Formats: sequence, C-alpha cells, structure tokens
Amino acid sequence: MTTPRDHFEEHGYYLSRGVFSGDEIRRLEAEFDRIVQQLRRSDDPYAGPNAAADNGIISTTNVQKFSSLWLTGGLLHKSFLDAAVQFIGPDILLQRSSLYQKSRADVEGPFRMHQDWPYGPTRDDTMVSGMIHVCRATESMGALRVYPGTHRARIEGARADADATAFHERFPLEGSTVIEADAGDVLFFHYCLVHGSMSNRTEEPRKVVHVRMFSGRDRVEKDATVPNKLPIDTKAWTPGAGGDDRITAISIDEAGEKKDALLGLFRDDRGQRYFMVTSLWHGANASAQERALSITMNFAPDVRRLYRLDRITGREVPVRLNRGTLRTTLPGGTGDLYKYTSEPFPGQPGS
Ligand SMILES: O=C(O)CCC(=O)C(=O)O
Repeated sequence: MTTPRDHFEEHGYYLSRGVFSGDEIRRLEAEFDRIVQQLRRSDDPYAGPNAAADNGIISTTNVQKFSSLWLTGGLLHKSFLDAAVQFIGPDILLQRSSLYQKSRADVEGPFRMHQDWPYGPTRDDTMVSGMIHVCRATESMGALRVYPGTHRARIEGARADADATAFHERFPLEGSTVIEADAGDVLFFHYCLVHGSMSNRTEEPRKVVHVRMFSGRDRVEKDATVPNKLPIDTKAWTPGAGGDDRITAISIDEAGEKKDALLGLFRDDRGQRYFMVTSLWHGANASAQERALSITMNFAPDVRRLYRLDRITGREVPVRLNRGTLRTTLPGGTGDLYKYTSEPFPGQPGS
C-alpha cells in the first residue's frame, strides 16, 4: 500500500483530504475574510507578498498575529500537525504563514513557476509548505500547479521573478499538473518542488493560507544571503544614518538579487526631516508592477504617524503606523517622500 509519505517522497507533494471539518474551515474562513477586510481598509492594501492592484491578489504574512483562531484552530490544529508530522517528523518549527486571496484577474502568472528554497534555505532542506484550502480551488480559480518529482534538488535561478526566463522556459505554467482541492484539504509540498499558479478567471475568490514548517533538527542556512553590490556613490544604511535616529530598521520582503531600495534623508531650512524611499528594482522587459518591491520600515516608539506626499495627486496623505511599522509596496522605479510632522510639504499651500 502506498502511504502519504511514499507519495510525498516520490512526487514531492501530498494532498491530505478533509484535514479540517466543514465547521472548522467555515470558522477559519470568517476570520480569513475579516483579515482581508482589514487589509482592504489599510493605507496600503497591496503591501503583502505578490499583491498588486491588477493581479487580484491581496495577501499578508503570519495570520497567527491577526487571529487567535488561526493560531489555535489553524496552525496548531491537531489533524493538521499530525498530517505534517508524516512529512517533517515530530519536531516542527514554523518559518512563517502567508495568506493569499486571489480574485478575478487576467495577468501572466501571477505566481510564475519557482522553487521556495531561494526565499529561505535550510541546511537539510526539510522545509515543507502546508497549503490550507480555506475554500475550494479549481483549475479556473488558479489552483496550485506543480512539476511532480522536481523536489529532489535545488535548481539555480528557480525564482518567480519575470527575469528568470531560462527557468520559466524550462518549466512553463501551462505544462504543469494542476492540484484541485476542496475547502479543508491541505496540500503538503516540499520547498524544492517546482510550483506556481495562474490567474483566477472566475468570480469566486480562491482563499488559501500557506504554512511553511521545517524540522527542529534542521538549521536555517547561515549566510544564505549575499548582499547586493551597492550602487555607485551610495552607502549601506545603518541606524542613525543622515542624522535620522527615528528609523530603527529597514528590510525588503523576499530580498534577492537586484531587489534594492534607495533611502534619501533630508532636512529643510526649518529643520523638518524627510525621507524618500525609492525602489531600484527594474528590468528591460518587465512592467513596474512586475518589479514591485515590498519594504518594511520600523520606527522609534514615539513615531505613530507619518505624512506621505502622494506622487500622483501631489497631496499630503497621513499614514498611521501599525506598532511602529510601515509596510509599503513600490512599483518598480517609483519612490515616496515622507515626513514626520503635519506641516505642509514645500510647494503646498501654507508652506
Ligand atoms: O498560492 C499560490 O497560488 C502560490 C503561492 C506560492 O507559490 C508560494 O507561496 O510560494
């Protein structure tokens, strides 16, 4: 008899049916919808990974921070963990969870084929994603697609970015196997399995939460990231740079080659401080959306609000910080100017 573990070892994935009961998944779906509504009302609804106004995706990481039910009734659900043990072993660490709601759109991808290891490698490659289907996912709704058996090795350049063209020619979305699933099913797949998904072409949103877990015997790979070369005449940011000690940390989501941001720090004649954050990620054949960079900045506890100069309307937009954190997604080549106080920006009425 073939066990789930045998299937996983041979193909790199296993679809565990009915891990969550109808009632359990309906309660998790209500929480999922609440989180999505919260994201829609936020200053930047498309700040999450892969999210953009034109690709139908709204997303965020670590649902367990937004919902205790997702922590206790989702990530720590007994049947979910019992299923995960078959593929990871009894000692399980959480890397992160990611919520994706995919609504109707017509873009290429939006998840081009890739492996997940470049986004967080571990020494022994024990990382497995448990993709919890919060509602059904059919082929036309953009269900996950895989290349079975590709999980045995890391492939260089296996990234979803539009410029990984050689990889995408080798593994086109069209030639892959579609894994359709029902609400409550969990697709477990190895982080070296080549996977991706197409746009949702229906009116029914596809809702999933990916839970990435690895073995407690494994280790996050040290020095897995190599810093990108600094552009000419720039310095690497350090806390306090440019005399601005209110910025305490900056990071780029899913950092990678060429995914750089430029931070400019300014002070006007009245001593008001500004900063401008610009996405430097670009590519000759890529659209600004395909080069969108998600950036997280943390601020000192006394900074509760920022003021952004809207680059389209020229108006000042107050930005409330969530626990001192600003998350923003900048289309390739664009930047935003911010300041800390509500006085008008230079050039605005009253300045
Ligand atoms: O949810 C999907 O369709 C794809 C997500 C994905 O590829 C990932 O999280 O690595």
